Amino acid sequence: MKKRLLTIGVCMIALGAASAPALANDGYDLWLTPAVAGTAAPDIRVIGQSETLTLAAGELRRDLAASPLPVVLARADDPALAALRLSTATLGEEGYIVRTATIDGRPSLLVTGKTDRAVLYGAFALIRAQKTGVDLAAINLTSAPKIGLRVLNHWDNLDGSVERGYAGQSLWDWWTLPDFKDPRYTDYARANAALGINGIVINNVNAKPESLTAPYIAKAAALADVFRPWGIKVYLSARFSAPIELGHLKTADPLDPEVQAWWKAKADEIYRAIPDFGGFLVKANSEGQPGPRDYHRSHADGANMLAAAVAPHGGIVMWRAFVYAETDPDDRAKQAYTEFHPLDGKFADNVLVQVKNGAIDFQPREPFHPLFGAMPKTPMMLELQITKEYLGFATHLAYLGPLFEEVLKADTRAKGTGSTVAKVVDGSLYGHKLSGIAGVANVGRDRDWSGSTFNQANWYAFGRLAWDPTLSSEAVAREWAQQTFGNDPRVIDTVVRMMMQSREAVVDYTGPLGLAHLMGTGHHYGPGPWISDLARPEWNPVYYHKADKAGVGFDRTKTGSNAVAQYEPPVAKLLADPRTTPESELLWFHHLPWDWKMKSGRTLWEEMVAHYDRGVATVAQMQAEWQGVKGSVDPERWQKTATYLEIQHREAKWWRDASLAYWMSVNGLPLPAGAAAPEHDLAWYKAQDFPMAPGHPH
Ligand code: BDP
Repeated sequence: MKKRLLTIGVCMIALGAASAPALANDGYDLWLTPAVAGTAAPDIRVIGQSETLTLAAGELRRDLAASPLPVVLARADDPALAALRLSTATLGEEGYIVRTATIDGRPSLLVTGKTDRAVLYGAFALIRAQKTGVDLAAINLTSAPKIGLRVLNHWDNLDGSVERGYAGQSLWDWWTLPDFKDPRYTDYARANAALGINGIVINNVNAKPESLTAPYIAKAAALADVFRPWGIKVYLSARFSAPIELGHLKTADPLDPEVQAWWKAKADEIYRAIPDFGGFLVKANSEGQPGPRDYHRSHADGANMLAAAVAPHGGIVMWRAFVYAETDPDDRAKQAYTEFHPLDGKFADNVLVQVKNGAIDFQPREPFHPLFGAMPKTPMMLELQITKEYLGFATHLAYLGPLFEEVLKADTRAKGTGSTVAKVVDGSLYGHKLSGIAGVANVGRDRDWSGSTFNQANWYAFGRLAWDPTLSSEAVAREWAQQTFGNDPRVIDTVVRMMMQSREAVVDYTGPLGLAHLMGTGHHYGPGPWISDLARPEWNPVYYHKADKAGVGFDRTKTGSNAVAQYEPPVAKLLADPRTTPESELLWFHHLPWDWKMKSGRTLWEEMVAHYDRGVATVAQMQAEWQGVKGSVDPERWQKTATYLEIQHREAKWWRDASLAYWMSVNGLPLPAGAAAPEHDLAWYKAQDFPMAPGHPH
């Protein structure tokens, strides 16, 4: 906090200078940049009283620069607004209106909604509008979230480490909770509320039973107290076998009455401490976690037992479909569908099935998961990974907006053309009341929260797309850049250009044309396409690319695993034929000869090499673009980004060289004319070892 105040002070001094130089900024403020530029404090009036309304006014006082009109905050049902006859029918509980209106005879800027938290969201929308250049004198916004549960999943462990976290230790200081409520918890809540995020799962899906003990419930309750006025509910990841570990029962069988009673009592205990507790997130029978399958019960049996425990309190269960088993010889990409599809209609009303965007595991590109659209009777939550486990950790610049947009806009064809994943997730396709979206958080104790300035954009994009999944990722990038870097159009244009090409660059240099899961074991850092010696076949990169002298790629058509049949027939038909499969997903679905003719006229091998080269070249171009804004961005954030881009360039080249060295060892082909030889031989790349890489238990 101290440092931030200092930063603001420096800003104010610097403002006096004729041509304001770039200012010191450690990124702590995220998109909540305080208004400083020669502003008169706006006139803000709150009608009505609540902690949340007070917070909303505080945000405006801090971040809104001079307003052409006095600002009035009020709930829509306040008698002071009756004469306006506001049309609130489409607002729901969280939607807001921000518009000019005459109130008590005074032309004003009205921020309203049906609830206090809707007003809070409206206040943030007003600030955002000002920072993105909207003329406040003519403002007229009405907006309601399309998705109900907009949730961050923290993979934070009780020992303070964060699974797949690259931004320092956990934000939660479990040791000093519940007594000490670090002011960062409030700043964290503010940042989320500004985006409309309304739920936080505070502990890792690989959950420890201890998180359900009385001391940890008290710690969760302390966080819930901080988050509540910001419209955010707390959720817990639950370990399925907790009745055994904590309750000393002999079983965790979901059909056992004692087990059911244990969970009911546990839920009652949690709700006594956290009356608005959101509910449970569960990873069951996946990667060694216990679950109902241990007792030959279905995932629905497991989910419904927990759902019954929280239902009397209005809670929900988010049950993950990320399952695959070493005992199942079938294509890993098929297993979640095989397991869950028959359970459609069997889940309790307060259960959502949470499905990763693709059928494997958060790879830089995956086709959309076939479960989307395939379980019409079940609310389906989309799980995205904001932390970049497979996209270069914190150091690589990879804006995930396009990845999120790609899956949201993917057309499942489940109810004809236009049955997008977004419409499955927002509940509109099948008329579900419950709807949700989850993002695996990229937040830790680093001063800049996310490990780099540009990683903040991924958190931001998740929140904004969760509110409105029809937004374009480019528009989101632009508004983020304006709030983060100010309004120099040259800086903004540069930043947006860099962002919009960055994710594709990562795809290009790590695994183009539908290749996936080629990374090093365990830590998932760097290339390892050669790895073939792990106990479970589907943990080995060779399982995914199936490269041999004749060709490369996973045949998921009829001649192979037939995973394509899990998609709706019109989608399946396109994917069954390599000529109609998008080239970006080609090797995900097909095993093709190295000399397969691509649309460009090149062979598959030549095309692969071209993609690797393009990926590295794009990073070099981002470096050049960033050099071009030196002096126009504050030195602290500029330098860290420049250095990270250097790391990214080195590592992009490493990925390219290591991958090509490996592919050549398999296909025996020479590099196309003009392509540079890998810097080292394959043995060198294979010998690299990273026992202390972050985000992974050592
Ligand atoms: C994988 C991660 C692992 C997570 C798992 C999950 O490597 O750390 O536990 O996803 O989502 O991608 O459960």
